[in-house]
Amino acid sequence: GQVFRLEDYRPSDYLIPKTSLTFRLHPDATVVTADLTIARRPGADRHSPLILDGDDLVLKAISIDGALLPASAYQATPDQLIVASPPDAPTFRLRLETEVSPSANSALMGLFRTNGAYCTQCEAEGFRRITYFLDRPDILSVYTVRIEAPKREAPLLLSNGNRQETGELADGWHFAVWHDPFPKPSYLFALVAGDLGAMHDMFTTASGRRVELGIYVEHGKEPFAAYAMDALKRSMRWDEEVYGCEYDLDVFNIVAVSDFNMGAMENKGLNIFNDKYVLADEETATDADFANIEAIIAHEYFHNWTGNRITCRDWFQLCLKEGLTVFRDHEFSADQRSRPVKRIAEVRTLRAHQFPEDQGPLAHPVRPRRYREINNFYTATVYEKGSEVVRMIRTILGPEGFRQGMDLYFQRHDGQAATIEDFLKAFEDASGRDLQQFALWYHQAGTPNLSISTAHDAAKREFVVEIEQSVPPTPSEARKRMMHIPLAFGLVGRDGKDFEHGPVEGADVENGVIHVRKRRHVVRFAGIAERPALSLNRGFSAPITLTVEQKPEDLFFLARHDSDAFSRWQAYNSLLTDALVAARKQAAFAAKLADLAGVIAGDASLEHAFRALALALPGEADIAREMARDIDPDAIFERREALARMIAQSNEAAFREHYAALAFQGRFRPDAASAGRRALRNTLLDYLAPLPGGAELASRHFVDATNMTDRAAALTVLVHRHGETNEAKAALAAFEERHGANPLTMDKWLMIQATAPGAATLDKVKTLTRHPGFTMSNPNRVRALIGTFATANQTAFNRPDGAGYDFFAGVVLEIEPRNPQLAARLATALRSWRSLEPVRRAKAREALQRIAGSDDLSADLRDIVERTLA
Ligand code: B3K
Ligand code: ZN
Repeated sequence: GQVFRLEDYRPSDYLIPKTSLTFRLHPDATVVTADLTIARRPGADRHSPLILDGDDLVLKAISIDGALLPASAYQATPDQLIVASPPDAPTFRLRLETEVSPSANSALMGLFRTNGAYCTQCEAEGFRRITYFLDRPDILSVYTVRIEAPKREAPLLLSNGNRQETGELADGWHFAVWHDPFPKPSYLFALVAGDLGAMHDMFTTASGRRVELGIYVEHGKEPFAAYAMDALKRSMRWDEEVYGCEYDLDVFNIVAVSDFNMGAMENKGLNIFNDKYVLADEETATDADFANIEAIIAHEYFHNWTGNRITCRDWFQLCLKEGLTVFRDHEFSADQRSRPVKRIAEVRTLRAHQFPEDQGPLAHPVRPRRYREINNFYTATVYEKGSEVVRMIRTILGPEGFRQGMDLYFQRHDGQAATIEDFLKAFEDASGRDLQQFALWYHQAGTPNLSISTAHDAAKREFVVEIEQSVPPTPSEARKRMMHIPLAFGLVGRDGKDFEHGPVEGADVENGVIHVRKRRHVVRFAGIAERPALSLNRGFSAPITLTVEQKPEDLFFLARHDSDAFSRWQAYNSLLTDALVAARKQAAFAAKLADLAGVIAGDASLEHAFRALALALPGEADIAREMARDIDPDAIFERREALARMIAQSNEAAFREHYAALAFQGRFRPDAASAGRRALRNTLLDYLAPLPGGAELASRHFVDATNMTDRAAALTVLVHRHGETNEAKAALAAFEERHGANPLTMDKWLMIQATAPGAATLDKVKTLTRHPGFTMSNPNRVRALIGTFATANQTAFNRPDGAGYDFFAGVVLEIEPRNPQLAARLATALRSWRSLEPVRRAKAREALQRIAGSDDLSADLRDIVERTLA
């Protein structure tokens, strides 16, 4: 396939200042008329041909300035339209008619059908599946869209911007015209038509503009949109208060659809969502679902400024909108909920998804330099590491400097398609700081490591910290330059307070941050009378790994006394990881860990959610990542179980007591405090489950549950720990009986079974693929059953006989012709195959080779498997 390179960027010879579209909707033959005002870019060669992108298109008619074009004047293939010598005028009108079949569109890119409605997805390159166009993000155009459809089938006709006109047509058809005054790239175009229910609300912006809000869902599901609506209004207010960003149209609409390749899409004024991230009530959704809805509603809304008003010059700049917008949604959730708890959850996600990506064959810089298929670059690196990079800019500049930089960025680039260089320049100019070396975070892949040792000289009252930086090699980047790493720290004294240190030598240190810039720093802190416990990377100030020579006593101390909550969690988590990875034999160490678990579980000064996060053992994949190679997932599973049982046994009485005390009878509330309480109680249930009476306890928890969070937690414990008992079987049946009609809720039922540890789960998953509620053609079903099996079931997926990989490869190949994007995304589950022990490694490679060797692979899947095998 073709390789696209950052350095090859050229502006196009033509521009499209105005785009007028008419859709005559039909399930199998929708006629799209595009009336494009085309201008030659000032300075472009006047003889250059006009070359428009297409994908799977059929051209029905073409005219320029009202005159039909003779066949000799153009060349149309499904993928391209070339007009050899367009008029030599400042602007001309190109009119195109194409015909597309929404019902045959199973790739869910372009115009497709979902639950009887019409819907679009254009990012990254879906617009070219609707009409021929300069389908690239630096072509900004003002859109007017006329939609025509039978009124009975599609009473609702939506597109971007404001509704300008509606009316009746012959034969029971009707139309609506939408106009979006903001020039936008084609990837932000959207259309929805169908028969949907609505929830309406109003929002008044800071400057008094009244905005009509609408959330459109399947009829009957309207009440399930209440939480999303509330989250939307809170997001709108937050962006005004924190960034001074107001909404800019008269309407803001959200549509929930059930067939969608990703979470949601930020189309201007018309966000389209996977219904999983809109619909919720306590009966059907967990606390995690509520938190995700809040975050994704906010994320898509925040794109209005970071993504839409200022968009990307090209797809290499994807992190310009995604990393920044993730950072914004993280901060929003931190403000709405608990900041430390949110931060811990973010870091866990980053480590679980981005670290393995950065440390494996698919590693790429936050701003990639090349791609074969852009859809494969909507990654944890671009999104999550991209967000961490923005967070580091704020750490370096401070909150005021950061806000000034953002203001300057908005002021300079509003209405433009910008680059990462533009973004960084705004912060440099606003703050007077040099971000040259810092910019490497965008250009170099790999997780940097800092190796750290300390010494205290009591006589000199000096504390010395030696820091050594390394950045590992990654595909196509063997040699790395040294990065600028802002390392937040504290020197914690015996009273738990941070030392006020004297002058520092060896590195720039300001506001509790060491600025690591070189390979080696020897940092000397003066005026330190006694040896402190060193608290490092507080708040996870940099997305790095640390190798610290540190006494376990210091970690035990920090786990109880560090003033930074994140670091307190980290200290305890490091101890747990140590115990699991090194399988420390010393009984004393394990006993101290268990003691500490008891202290944390009952420490009323800590939030419930924090305690739940601290008590959760590192996952099997986390442990595997620490071990780095020759991974035996069965051995990891056994160790983890043993530690969990030991902690539970030595705290049994206390855990039972806390568990009982956390029961709650009041009305359900989805807020962070209530969710935290449930989380802690459910964590304790998980600890108590393997002890005598565990199945009965979980069964009672299941039966008594008054919300999905508790019900799903109990079902998980039953199916994962007591799968063969009648209690587990009864609970599965009861769940199905109760929720069988709700596919989103049944996804949890599928997920819980797909993640049951042990080799036997593979057959269970195979059986579930024939369950009437399952279908390979819906991405949510596939991700729930197959995706979680492959990414969250270490023991069954990685069966030593290779049967898990083999089944998985078969499914990937089955999905591939229908939905290449979904297949490619699934296939990334095999990316860490090289760190497995030799037997599994060979089996995993066979599965990858089987995929790679099959005929007619899509660009999407070929790109993933070839890079994974390389
Ligand atoms: N921008 C979309 C993702 C599009 C993915 C295209 N393959 C959602 C988001 O990040 O907000
Ligand atoms: Zn986004």
